[in-house]
Order: sequence, then C-alpha cells, then structure tokens
Amino acid sequence: MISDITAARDSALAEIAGATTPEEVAAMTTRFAGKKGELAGLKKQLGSLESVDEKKAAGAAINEAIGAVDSALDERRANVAMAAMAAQVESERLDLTEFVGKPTRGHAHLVTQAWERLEDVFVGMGFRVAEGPEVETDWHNFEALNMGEGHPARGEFDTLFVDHVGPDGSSGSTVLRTHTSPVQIRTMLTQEPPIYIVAPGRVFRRDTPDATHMPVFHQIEGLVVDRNISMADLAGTIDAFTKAFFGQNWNSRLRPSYFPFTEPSAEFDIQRPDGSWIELGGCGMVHPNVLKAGGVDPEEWSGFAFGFGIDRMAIMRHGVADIREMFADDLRFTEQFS
Ligand code: FA5
Repeated sequence: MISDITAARDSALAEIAGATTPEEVAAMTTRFAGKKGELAGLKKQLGSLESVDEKKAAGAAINEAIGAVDSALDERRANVAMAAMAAQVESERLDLTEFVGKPTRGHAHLVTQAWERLEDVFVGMGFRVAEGPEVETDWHNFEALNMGEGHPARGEFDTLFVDHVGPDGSSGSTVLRTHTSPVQIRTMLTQEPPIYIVAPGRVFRRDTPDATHMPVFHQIEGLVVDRNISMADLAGTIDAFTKAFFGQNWNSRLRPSYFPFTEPSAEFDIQRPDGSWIELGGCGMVHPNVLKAGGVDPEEWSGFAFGFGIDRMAIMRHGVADIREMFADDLRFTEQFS
C-alpha cells in the first residue's frame, strides 16, 4: 500500500509541476486534493488493512503525501497567477514610442503675455502691482471717482449690475467693475502717499463685440500720488513706457479729453512704425475730489492716473487686425505666436 501511496504522490507532484494555467491548477486541485481524489480514495482503503502497524504507517504516508500535494498546488497556483498577471500587463503595455518626436509646446495667451510684460515694464520703472475686486460697489466704481448718481458720464460705461440686496435693503449698488479705476480709491484708502502702483485686471461692459471691443476685456490702471507731480511727469512716464513696451521706434501723444476723475484729462495714442495713430487709453491729473474720496489731502499731494486697454495693446504689438481673434480659440490663429 505504501508503494501505491508513494506512486500516487509522485505522479501528482510531477503533473502539478507541469501545470501552466490557473485553470489547469484548479482541475488538478479537484483531482489530487479533492474528496474524490486519488489520495482520498487510498485513505478510504486504510480500513481494509489488517495490522495496526500497517494502518499507522500507511496513514502517516497518506498524510505526508496529502501535505506535499497541497503545498505543491499552493506554490503552483501562486506561480501561474503571477505569470498570468505578467502576461496581461505585457499585453496591455502602451507603446508610447510613436509619440516621441518633436513635442509641441503651448504658450500663454496673448493677453496674459501682454499683462505680464506690462507688469515687468512698470515694476522696472519703480511701480508696485496692486489689485481690487471684479465685483465692485457703485461707490468705488463711480461715486468716489467723481461720478455721483445721475452723472451723465456713467452712461458711457454700459454697466452690468449684480443682483444684490445690501444689509440696509438697498439694491442696484453693486456692479461688475467697468474699469480698473476703482483700484485707485482702494489703494489711496489703504496706503499713505507717496503711491506708485499699477493695477492690471479684468473689466466688464455691455459692449457689443467688434474689431476693437469685447464685453469682457482687460485694463491696466496706473496711479502716482506724490509731492509736486505735474502733467510733465505723466507725459514722461507714458513715453518711457511706450518705448519699453513696444520698442524704440514707437511714439506716443496725449490728446486733450475728458474724464470726471482727472483734470486735465487726455487720451493716450501711440503711433505705429507705419505712421498711423491708435488710441490705447485715458489719463490725466487726479481730480481733487478723487484724492479727497481716497483720504488724501489735495493741498499737500498731487497725482496722475492712467488706464490702458491691455487687449488693444496685445493686438497692436502682434499686428492682429481683430480683437475677437484672440478669444476664438482657433489653433490656426494661436499657433502663429510663441
Ligand atoms: C476708462 O476706462 C478710464 N477708467 C481710463 C482712465 C483711467 C482715464 C485713469 C483717466 C485716468 P475708457 O472707457 O476710454 O476709459 O477705456 C480705456 C481703454 O480701455 C480704451 O482706450 C481701450 O483701450 C480700452 N477699452 C475700452 N472699452 C473696451 C472694450 N469694450 N474692449 C476692449 N478694450 C476696451
């Protein structure tokens, strides 16, 4: 009987060693280790043995054989599972070599590029960068800028109102800022002169899009408040800026204009190398009422301010004919720039 057990064990171990798939191992588990397996069958025959010693010896041999077969099955099961997983990983491996070539690099939006360059130029001239909220109070956006309720100049800003009821029950006093000029007020209220800041940011107007207008666009505000500041400082700053931002062969000029928050006021144009002039923004000497609203004494301090359209500067710098092209997200346009 012992020799039968040894033979059954050895042939089971040999077969198990040759199993290569999880399914084969499962079938062998039933055949060799199951209740109806060969070793179980031999175990049942133990009862027919006559001597106790023979029973003992055969019983021990069967238990040893079952143990050996069980551990061989466990080991084989783990090995084929590992091999199956390795095969699956291999079959699902992505061949990325086809994408290796010249990588296409993106670039910042033209408006972002202009925005960052403007900050660089002004920081280089000694200005600090300030900011304010896009949702603004009527007071900061209009009233403190010398445009009280009913002021006709408010009509020039096609304002978007925010549906908001104040703590006192008042409504209609919150707007999407129509320009970056409210940052002038916020800066003066939080900072003592001398003040030298620029404030780039997004602004909103109910303007119909055309070649030079967008309803959401960007401006950069400038504010200087110091002793003995004159219109000559404003002109000199703008000229230095034009040459630093656009290049040495670009000229700028100031044309008399009107803004409620500056007096005198001017419009700022630049001349392209081809000789044509384009309006980029407004500027002027800060109105005494605006200095007062900002808590600054107009007898002691004076200042100038400007507000330029960043989007217009971007199209100017890159020779783009229509401002809307910059926001169409058309790769044929975008890829022309770096
Ligand atoms: C103003 O917004 C004044 N706050 C500027 C200012 C600041 C004057 C400080 C004096 C002192 P204006 O509405 O002209 O002004 O706008 C300034 C610039 O923003 C324009 O010259 C133009 O370059 C740009 N701009 C105005 N509307 C649009 C628009 N819809 N789309 C794109 N750019 C615009």
